[in-house]
Amino acid sequence: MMESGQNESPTPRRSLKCKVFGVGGAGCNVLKQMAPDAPVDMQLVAINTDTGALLASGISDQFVLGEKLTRGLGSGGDPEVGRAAAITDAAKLKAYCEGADIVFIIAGLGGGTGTGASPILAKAAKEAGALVLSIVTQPFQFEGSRRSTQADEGFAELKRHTDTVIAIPNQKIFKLIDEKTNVRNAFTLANNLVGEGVLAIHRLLSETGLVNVDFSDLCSVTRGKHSESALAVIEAKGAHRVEAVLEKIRKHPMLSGGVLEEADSILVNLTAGDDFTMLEVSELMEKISEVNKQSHFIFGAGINPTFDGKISVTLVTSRFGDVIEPPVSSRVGDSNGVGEIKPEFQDERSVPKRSSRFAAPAPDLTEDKKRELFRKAPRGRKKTSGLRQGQLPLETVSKGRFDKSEPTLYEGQDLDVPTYIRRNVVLN
Ligand SMILES: Nc1nc2c(ncn2[C@@H]2O[C@H](COP(=O)(O)OP(=O)(O)OP(=O)(O)O)[C@@H](O)[C@H]2O)c(=O)[nH]1
Ligand SMILES: [Mg+2]
Repeated sequence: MMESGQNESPTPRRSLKCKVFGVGGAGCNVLKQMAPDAPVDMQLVAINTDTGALLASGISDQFVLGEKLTRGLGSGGDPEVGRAAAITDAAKLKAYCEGADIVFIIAGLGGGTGTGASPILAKAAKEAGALVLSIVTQPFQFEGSRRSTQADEGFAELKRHTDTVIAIPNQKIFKLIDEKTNVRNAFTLANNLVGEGVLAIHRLLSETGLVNVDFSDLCSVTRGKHSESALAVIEAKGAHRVEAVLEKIRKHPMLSGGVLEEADSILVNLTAGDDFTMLEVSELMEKISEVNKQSHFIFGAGINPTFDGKISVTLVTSRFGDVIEPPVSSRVGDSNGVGEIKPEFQDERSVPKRSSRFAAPAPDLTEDKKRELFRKAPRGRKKTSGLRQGQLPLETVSKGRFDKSEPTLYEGQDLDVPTYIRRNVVLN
């Protein structure tokens, strides 16, 4: 005779208040795709500056971000507009996040709304006391350098305000499928992966499993860590499904380049049907943990009858970032409700155009740096008459609205600083 409950759907352990925000076009597309599989206690909220895209998502809980600023027409691909739109609705965002244990933020980085609004939402969610997990896609290479730069800047900003950011490079999606697959199908696959990641984390925390993981376990490796994470969902079936899963983990494009080996924490959720044996669970746990002996592992394993015949493994690997708490003065819940909104966006009629060029300002030089620049030319340069070259009287040119923007960092160098300064070259 079967033990009671063996054939029933997994029972929820405790009601975890989980809110999932889809931000911008990609974020709302993911919500639309995952909605049929979302558990009833998971609240899905679609937000966008673009009314049309929002309506098309079909998500019942939705609102237009910064409607007075953008008139529901989108951000024009400008993250500053997305950010300003979110700031004008900061109080509403925070109210939506109240009472949530976990807030998931889903967006495609590179455009205006997802890139600009997500960090503001993350701040609001943190202030509301939630654990904030962001899952974002990064643009395809063919989308060009502007999108890629915007995505990088948005990623850095989001990381500052979120407990962990799970990055899914769209380009790597091609490695999971045939390169000839069209972009729409590649997006669908990426959306599936993001949606599956959210559902798997929720399953891990809420269903009664063979090996349970608590919300506090997840908090211990994510809260305040500002970590960068990778996500992989692996499935295998058949008689040799354990070996097949392990082989797929070894070759998985999202885990290539030392992602597993160098992770500070690794969350592993194993799900299978009623045929899942303890032997399979322990073999998988043992083999996966051998890959990285230093890492903090969180293992969960559960039975879900809809997975009969197959094993599904969800891996979230994280590397901790610097713990930078945002200054109190920049909190989105400030009494004026606009936090650090830039003056040009406070005029609702001006949806600004991106300036085509800007001159980098001369950097503020310390006394030591000035002395260094006045010293003789570096070795290898032609000898001059011995006269010292003074610093050219450079005029400080403002970057305008980019003045307070994050520096463009490449291999540890700030590309907004003129090359001659970065390389300590003396101008003759
Ligand atoms: N995975 C996935 N990525 C997408 C999808 N749509 C767009 N993207 C990616 O997400 C990036 C941002 O696109 P959107 O989400 O449409 O942009 P947005 O956030 O709405 O911003 P604006 O439209 O500029 O206001 C793109 O550069 C693509 O790389 C999608 O349906 N799925
Ligand atoms: Mg859009």
